[in-house]
Amino acid sequence: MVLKNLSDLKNIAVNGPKRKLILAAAQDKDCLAAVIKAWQDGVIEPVLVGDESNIREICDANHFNIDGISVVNEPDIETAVQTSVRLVHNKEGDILMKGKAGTSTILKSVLDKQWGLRSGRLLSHIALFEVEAYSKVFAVTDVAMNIAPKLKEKIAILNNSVSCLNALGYKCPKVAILGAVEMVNENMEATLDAALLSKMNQREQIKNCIIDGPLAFDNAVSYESAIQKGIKSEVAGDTDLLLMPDIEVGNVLYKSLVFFAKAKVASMILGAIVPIVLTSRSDSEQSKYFSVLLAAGATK
Ligand code: COD
Repeated sequence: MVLKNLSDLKNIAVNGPKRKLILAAAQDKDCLAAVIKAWQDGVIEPVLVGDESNIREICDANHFNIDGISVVNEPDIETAVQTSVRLVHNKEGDILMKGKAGTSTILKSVLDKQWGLRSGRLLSHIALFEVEAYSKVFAVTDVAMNIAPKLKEKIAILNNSVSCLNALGYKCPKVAILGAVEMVNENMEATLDAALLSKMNQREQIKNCIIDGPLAFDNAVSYESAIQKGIKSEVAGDTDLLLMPDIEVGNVLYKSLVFFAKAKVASMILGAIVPIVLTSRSDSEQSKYFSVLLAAGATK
């Protein structure tokens, strides 16, 4: 099964038990709107940790009804984040979501060795996109967390992302390892890593997916481009997951898709003991809502 639209995430997320979502520094209008919508869908049970009077002001001003939702009053942002992370650490939450706090404040707490959310795996970011120009939802990793992953980190990033897609129903996702070109070029490290990752997949050192690379973006997502270049590949033109060479390429692609292609997006951090929804201020309310559905759906 593949997702045609990001709204399909709701069908996945509504099945199974409700996940408890802890919204850290919850005094943020778009995050509250997204969380309340997912709560009304029956997908999550939220706990709002933050400045209670500010949370209630925002809810009153926007006609959000939070009767029945737990609120933990913690006006200081850093303390609210720490309280939220500790709740998850103590198994009182299944999903952590960033509200008004800064990304570094959240990551610092998540990576705390005593009471953080480390699992021993690498943390990595995954983003799912819906664009008019492609027939299905596709994923991109890592556009926001790991800066310049080496082969070892790329393997960990792939394993995180493939497990997530498997959980969403992609039995054997098609993975393109991106480079600037589709031939191995000894001066382009991304193409060398791509060839190694493809071989590791063939030898079942990386499982539950089909990997091919190097592929350039055009032949990863377009059959016509692949045919024109004479590329024979099970992945080319039908990619489910694109592995980026580094954060710059990934982040520019992410933002190009959103700003120029008007992509709908859902994203989260994988590899911690629970999924972490870490959307940024520039992400739309809809993207925050889809990200909550993604975090809930990928853990069902
Ligand atoms: N997974 C698991 N543990 C990690 C990871 C990871 N991806 N990164 C760091 N750690 C652990 C290390 O093992 C160590 O114990 C501790 O965290 C600190 O490690 P450092 O000193 O290497 O890490 P930092 O604090 O210098 O950097 C970690 C960041 C995540 C902050 C860094 O990788 C970063 O800045 N990433 C880019 C974030 C960003 O700017 N995104 C913008 C796009 S929206």
